[in-house]
Amino acid sequence: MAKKKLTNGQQRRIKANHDKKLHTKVSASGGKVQWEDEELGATQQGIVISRFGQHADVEGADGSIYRCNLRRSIKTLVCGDKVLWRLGKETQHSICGIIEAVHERDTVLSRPDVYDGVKPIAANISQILIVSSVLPAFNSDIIDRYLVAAEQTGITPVIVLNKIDLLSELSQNEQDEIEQQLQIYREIGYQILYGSSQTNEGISEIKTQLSQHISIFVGQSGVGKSTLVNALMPELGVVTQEVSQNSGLGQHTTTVARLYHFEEGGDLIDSPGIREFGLWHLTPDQVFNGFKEFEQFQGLCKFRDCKHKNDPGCALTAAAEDKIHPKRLASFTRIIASLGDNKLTSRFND
Ligand SMILES: Nc1nc2c(ncn2[C@@H]2O[C@H](COP(=O)(O)OP(=O)(O)O)[C@@H](O)[C@H]2O)c(=O)[nH]1
Ligand SMILES: [Mg+2]
Ligand SMILES: [Zn+2]
Repeated sequence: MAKKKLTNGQQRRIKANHDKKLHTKVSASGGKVQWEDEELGATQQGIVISRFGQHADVEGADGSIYRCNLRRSIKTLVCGDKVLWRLGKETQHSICGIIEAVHERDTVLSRPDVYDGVKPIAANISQILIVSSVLPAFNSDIIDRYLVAAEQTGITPVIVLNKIDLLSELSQNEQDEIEQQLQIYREIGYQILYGSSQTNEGISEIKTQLSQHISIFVGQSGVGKSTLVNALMPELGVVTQEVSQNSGLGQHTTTVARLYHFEEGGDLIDSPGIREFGLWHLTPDQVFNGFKEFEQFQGLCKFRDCKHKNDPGCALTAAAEDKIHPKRLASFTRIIASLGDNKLTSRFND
């Protein structure tokens, strides 16, 4: 991926920091980590693997991971951020270096936060794999919700129909229905992939799709995300176990995002919070913008407060004869109707 140029502001800050003689930061143990400028190596590129509290694990150009402090000038830093950092000549209180500046983000995934409005949780994700499955039953309303959330971030969504080994257990009718629904998405312009961790069908296509990207996997519980990720990245199994064993320790262990490399190229950013991001709060406008084939009809309804249901002069209802699939319009109105219903978002608001 092409490296972005630093902004003038970032360059100025780095210069200013170079000119300072003493760098002071508080380490995890509470002890002071102090570096003279000459105790720090040259500035180098890195990527944030994980961010927690006042520290971040940064992967250097050599592929090793270094725990670093953050310059006070750094406002936010999340998993996936590309940074400039300097390695200390000695490790102090298990801190290896310091992050000087953050490159501009291509994309950012933010979640609603009671205190800050929105809170960034991961950066530079280039692809969202929305995983659906044959069992639990294929549910296009849920896919639409994830599509809305994805469209809002500007990150390209790809739809995966998982567990295709189970298709043979469905009636021909049920199989046709799934395929028709997938065809609707294809016609809107979404890419569709098929997979089975059971038979390995489609796995090499998924691997190809993942290389060259920083991806996230999202989708309702039980569709086979963990199994798929473990099939693609056997070493991750250990990590997810560690996280769940620690989950009694506090909320942050379950929400901290981490970046992993796929063996055959590409990266995954994962955390339970990210997997459910499609269920975070949405506004009616975001829902409208998230049905991307509706865009050409924006502002064309007769009434400004059109609910796009039985309203006279509704451009969407009129288009539902040809340019918009009636199933998508029905799904849209169901999502709009569900917005007041706090069930799906309550766990992120308490
Ligand atoms: N038949 C079949 N079952 C699968 C497949 N992938 C996962 N499963 C099963 O589906 C269940 C849920 O999988 P899991 O990966 O935990 O789903 P997650 O909640 O999305 O992470 C488990 O019992 C898996 O063994 C598949 O490709 N085919
Ligand atoms: Mg899982
Ligand atoms: Zn309307």
